[in-house]
Amino acid sequence: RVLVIGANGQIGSELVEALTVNHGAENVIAADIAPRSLFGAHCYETVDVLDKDRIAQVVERYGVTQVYQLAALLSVTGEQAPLKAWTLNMNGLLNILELARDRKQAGKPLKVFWPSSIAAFGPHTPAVDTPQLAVMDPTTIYGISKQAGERLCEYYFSKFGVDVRSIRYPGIISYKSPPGGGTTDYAIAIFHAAKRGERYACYLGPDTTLPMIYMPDAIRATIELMDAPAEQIRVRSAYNVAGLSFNPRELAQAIKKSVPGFEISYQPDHRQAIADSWPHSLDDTYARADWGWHAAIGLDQLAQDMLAHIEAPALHHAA
Ligand code: VAH
Repeated sequence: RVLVIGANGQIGSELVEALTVNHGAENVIAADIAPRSLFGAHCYETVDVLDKDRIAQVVERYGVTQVYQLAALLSVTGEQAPLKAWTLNMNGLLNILELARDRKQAGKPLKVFWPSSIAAFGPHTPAVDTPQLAVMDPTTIYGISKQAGERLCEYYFSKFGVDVRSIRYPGIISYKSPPGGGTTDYAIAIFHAAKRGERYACYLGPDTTLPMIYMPDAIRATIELMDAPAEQIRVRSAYNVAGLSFNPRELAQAIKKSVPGFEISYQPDHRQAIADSWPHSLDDTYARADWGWHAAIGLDQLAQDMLAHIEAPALHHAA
C-alpha cells in the first residue's frame, strides 16, 4: 500500500492519481491536514505530518510499504513564516525517516520519497548545467530546509539503511490544482491570464531563466526513481532532474503562438531575489545514468497542453 502525505497539494494530488493507476485505488491512501480530500481520492485520512504517532497508526492500519512525504511550505510562503516553514519541513521529514527506521528494525521496511528542490542551490552554485555535486548556499528558509533534508536522507540511508529517495524538483508547471506559494508559480499564473484574454504582469524580469518541468514529466521521474532497483540508486541525497529551462520572455513567446494577442509586462518584486539565487539549468547526468531518466516535454508542448486544459482553479475545489 502507498501513503501520500500532502495529497491535497500541487504534486500530491497528481501523484495520488498516477499511483492509483499503477497500484489500484484500494492500495493508495491520500492524507493531508485538511478534514477531507479536495480531489475525491478513493481512500483519505486526515494526517498532520507533525503528528508522528498518527502517521504510525495509519501506516500500521493499512500495511503501508511506501510513503511520499510532500507536506511543506514553499519558498515564498516560507519567507513569510521562517520558523513555521523550518519546523514543518524538517520535523515532517524527520518523523517519516524515524518511522522508516523503526519499521525496518521491526522487519516491516518502508520505502520513502521526499522532494528536494533546485531551491537547495544558492548564489555561489554554478548556475549553468548545475552539477549533481555542487556548492550549495541556499538563501531561503525553504532552500535551507531542502539542503538539510538532503543531508538527513543520506544519513538515514547510510546509518540505518532506510530506503529513502529524492529528486531536486525544478519549478513544476501544472493545471490541475493551484500551486502553493512558489517563486516559479508565475509560469502557472501566466496561463490563467492568457486563457482569460488578459495581460499578465510578471513579478520576475524577462530574462529570469529557471529550470522547470511539466507535471507529467515530474510525476514520471518520481515513479521511475521509486520503481528502480535499490542497487541502481547511487545518490541518496537528491537527484538533479532536468525538464526544460526558460524565462518569462520565452514563455510569453510560446503562449503567443496560440494566443496571438497575449501581452506581458514585467514588474519584478521581492521574488526576483529568490529567483536570482537559483540556477538557470541542471546537469542530470546521474539520473540518466542510474535510472534512465530523460525529459519528454518541451516548451511548445507544455504551453499548448496548459492552454488546452487550464481552468480557473476555483472550479477544482467545488467539493
Ligand atoms: C517554489 N515551486 O517556487 C517551488 C519550487 C524550485 C521551485 O521549489 O518554491
